[in-house]
Amino acid sequence: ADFSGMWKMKTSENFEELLKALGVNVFVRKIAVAAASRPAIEITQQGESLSIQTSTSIRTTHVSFTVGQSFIEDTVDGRPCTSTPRWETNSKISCEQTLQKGEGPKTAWTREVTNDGELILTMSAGDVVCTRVYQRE
Ligand code: R12
Repeated sequence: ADFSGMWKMKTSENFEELLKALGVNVFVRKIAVAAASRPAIEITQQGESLSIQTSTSIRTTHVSFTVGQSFIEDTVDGRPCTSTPRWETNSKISCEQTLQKGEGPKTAWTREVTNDGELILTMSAGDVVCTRVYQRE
């Protein structure tokens, strides 16, 4: 599947609940939720290798990885973790995260390009799943 492009968010569900499950305090949470409501996502892809830049007014993250190879990133609340991305289908990447130190709920994300050309991101913490849908700009 082709994940590359500039993406803008169409819908988001449960983002604040996700941060709450991660123990983010209400003050930071409200600021993060507001900032994350207008993200700019830029993805470049070459074969199995993806580069994803996620920009908001308060934080920009950049990850590069090859599906099938573990890499280091930060959880959405900013804690370093080891991530292991794999193909769940040929259009969906599923990635489990393991915190480098400390304790917390089990986290993971998936990214999928649908037949109608949307990008669906899920982020989970324990039982809480946040779903965000993007369209190409
Ligand atoms: C915390 C600090 C910050 C944030 C949190 C805890 C903010 C996180 C943001 C995440 C955005 C994610 C997006 C994901 C996507 C935009 C703004 C939560 C700055 O302690 O759509 O792919 C310091």
